[in-house]
Amino acid sequence: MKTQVAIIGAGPSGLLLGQLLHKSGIDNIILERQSGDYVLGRIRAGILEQVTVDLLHEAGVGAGVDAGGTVHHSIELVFGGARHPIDVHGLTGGKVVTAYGQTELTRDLMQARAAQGLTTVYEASDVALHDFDGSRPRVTYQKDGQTHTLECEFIAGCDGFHGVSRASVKDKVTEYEKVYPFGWLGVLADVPPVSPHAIVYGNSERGFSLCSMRSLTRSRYYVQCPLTDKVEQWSDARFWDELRARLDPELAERVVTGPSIEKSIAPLRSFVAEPMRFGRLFLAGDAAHIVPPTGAKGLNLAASDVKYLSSAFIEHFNERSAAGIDTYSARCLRRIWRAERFSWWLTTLMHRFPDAESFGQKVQEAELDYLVNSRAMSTALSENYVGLPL
Ligand code: RFL
Ligand code: PHB
Repeated sequence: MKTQVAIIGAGPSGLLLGQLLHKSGIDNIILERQSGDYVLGRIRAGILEQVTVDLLHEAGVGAGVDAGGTVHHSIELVFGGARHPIDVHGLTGGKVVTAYGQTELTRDLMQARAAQGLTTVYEASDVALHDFDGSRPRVTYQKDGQTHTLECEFIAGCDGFHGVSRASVKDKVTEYEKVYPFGWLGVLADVPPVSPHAIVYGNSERGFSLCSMRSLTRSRYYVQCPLTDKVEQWSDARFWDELRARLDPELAERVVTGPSIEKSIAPLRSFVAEPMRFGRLFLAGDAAHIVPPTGAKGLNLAASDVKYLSSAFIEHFNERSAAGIDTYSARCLRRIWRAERFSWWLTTLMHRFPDAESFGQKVQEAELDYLVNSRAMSTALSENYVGLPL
């Protein structure tokens, strides 16, 4: 098989890249390790920046988010037993974020790809990248007991944090990493949200909590938990009790409980691999960087990488210019590091650190107090939350 761009991974990065390239007449094939159903079964991100929504429209897959997304004008911080709204819309001159689940977004992209008859090879195992340092890269993989070879001009490594693409350049990357001493226990349930108007981030003596909505009938909740906890230790009843105990009394009263559809524990990590280009191999999305989910930036950063990468390939194939390719890594990394800073800051502000000494705890409380009472601080939070410009 032959294609112009071989894309590794059919997560949001790979699917969105494939769609944008196809729209510009650039041929691509996606190789995915898992089945389509498995990819759709992963419950992950929920919050999209406006630039991400715009990009979905550019890719011709904006109808789903228009119909099913919920626009949020504000967020709420809960600490010291009280709620503090942050008017993100007002403080940013009219910008908003949109709640739309990664599962739904992935399904929209998968359906668009299938409708256009584009090739995605699911359950491709032992994917290996070759000769991307030269002018004729190849990708080999196993499918149905046979070895296949895909010849291409470029390889896009969109295969997430545990993928093969970054592993293929292990000796050439510099990695920057911070691992946090806690995880997030997440529950998805078919219950109405505590508030249809806000995403609620809580910091209580018992730890962090987050109330997010997926629709008027489906909600996503998280509580900070020790990394040693196992999902089996968390019955639904224990989860709802813990969530309520971390909210202010009025919100706690409003939590509607129900059986969990999904329950999982995710570790929190900050990670960046530099650079993001190696000859004819390009890393994009979680393959190159991870943010802790507190700032809701992971999927949005994946989308902005893909925007830069699709533009670079379009310039190469359609305009015979290497400018986009040569500047890809630097353009991405500037935006990535600013989102890394924001995600680290919000994580540090909103969680209880098991090793925090009393001085550090008091400073955290003072910073929260300053944040909600200072227009400058609230504006800085809001600007980052809605997303910095591309
Ligand atoms: P993905 O989604 O991990 O997809 C990579 C794909 O590559 C496949 N793959 C391979 N394929 C072939 N060969 C191999 N050797 C392969 N190895 C892996 C995988 O099977 C997979 O299908 O990466 P991508 O596309 O870069 O997308 C990134 C996003 O998924 C991620 O950044 C977000 O989910 C992060 N995130 C959030 N981001 C936001 O913007 N807003 C949020 O509100 C938000 N909340 C979250 C999150 C991530 C979370 N977890 C669990 C990681 C909440 C959570 C809990
Ligand atoms: C979610 O809805 O899953 C979500 C919302 C906000 C975050 C992280 C996750 O910061």
